[in-house]
Amino acid sequence: MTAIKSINGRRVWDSRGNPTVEVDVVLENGVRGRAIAPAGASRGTREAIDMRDGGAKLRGMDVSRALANIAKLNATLGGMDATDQEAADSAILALDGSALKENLGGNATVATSLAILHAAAADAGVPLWRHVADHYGTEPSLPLPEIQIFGGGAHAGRRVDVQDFMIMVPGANSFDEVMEITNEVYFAAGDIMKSRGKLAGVADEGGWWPMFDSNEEALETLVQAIEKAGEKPGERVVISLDIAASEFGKNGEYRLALEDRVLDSSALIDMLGGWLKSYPIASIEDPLGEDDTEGMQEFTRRFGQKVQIIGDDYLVTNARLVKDAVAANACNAVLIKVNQAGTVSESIETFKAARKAGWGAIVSARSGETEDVSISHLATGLGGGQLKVGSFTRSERMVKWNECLRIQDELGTGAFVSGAPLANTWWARQ
Ligand code: 2PG
Ligand code: MG
Repeated sequence: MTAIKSINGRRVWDSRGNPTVEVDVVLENGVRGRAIAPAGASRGTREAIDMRDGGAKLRGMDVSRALANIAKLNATLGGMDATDQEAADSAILALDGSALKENLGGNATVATSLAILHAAAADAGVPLWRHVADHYGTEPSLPLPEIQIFGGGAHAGRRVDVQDFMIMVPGANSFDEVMEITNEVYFAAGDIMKSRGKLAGVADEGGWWPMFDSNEEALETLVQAIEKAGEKPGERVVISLDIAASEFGKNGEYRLALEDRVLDSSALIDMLGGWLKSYPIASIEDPLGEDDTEGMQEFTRRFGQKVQIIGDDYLVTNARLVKDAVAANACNAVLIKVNQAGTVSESIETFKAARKAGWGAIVSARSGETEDVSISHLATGLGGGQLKVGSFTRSERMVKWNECLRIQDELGTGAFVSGAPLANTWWARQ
């Protein structure tokens, strides 16, 4: 046992220039752990509350109330064993006492919970990924990345309806090779867009900010970029989409702003099904809204044998929602965002519930990020998984890819999962 001596918060700033919460945990033996809370823009209504001050100052985004709650966490957790993550997280839950971390703020709890995990790893004298594998009994491996090429939706002024147009490189032999191929595709896409006058700049997660006239134009351009990079679409490189449908649909009514069209659930499913036929898409996230269970079931019934179907806003890293969705046959994979749950232990419980059902699990960043690299370690330590970080520019994104490369030096290039997470999709069967 190594006791927690102090927990202190400070205000730092994220990749969108907004305030956020950083926490330092110091143990009795002087060992330290640190973590920073990320922040989403397209948030699920059932995820842990991101506590902001409101009011006029800093556009309502200040975090002084969340920071004040760190003092309460310090008083409660002081003296507890930092290596007992479960006990520490249970104490956080008991102190908060609400379903969505309404009293302490999910930003305060996630930074504290992760900082304790970092402190426990430092106390054991091992990197975080190793501590995660030791603590949770998992087999570490380097994850298969999902990397954004164009932003859209809430991350690019809603210039296109779909939020993330990404690639995956399941045919790569190493994590390093994924980075190389991504560089080629990313810049090929930029060149094509520039030459056609379709490039507005860079979106929130570092992907190109497009000026496309339709979602299909984005998909066409992505296919062309993969080809321009010297790859055959669908072979080593596949497409992955985050539709983030909750951002443009409620109660089974979806409004495509670009085309000024309203679709019901089944029309949206048909449209997406058409894309799955025409483009080499192996993974699709939140194809329907967070309140559209029937739509999600129908989508999974029709396409669950063909592609990975990820619940993000739909499942909000909640183990109970994952278990319900498994029983209802809605989705076949879950996005793991520690700040949606609010603690490490709840996120791991969700990860394990997904694994038990044979589901995929994708550890993910938020659109508002920082230099914190916890998720690179979580994805690697938990093993066999996937990692979604955003695009291939901007340091809050690159720091996470680069951290995986450092881990690769320790684990060896052979520890890359390669295409294994897509084993149940058309990609593996071709
Ligand atoms: C998502 C994330 C990352 P946000 O929807 O998957 O792309 O976005 O952090 O804004 O919820
Ligand atoms: Mg999402």
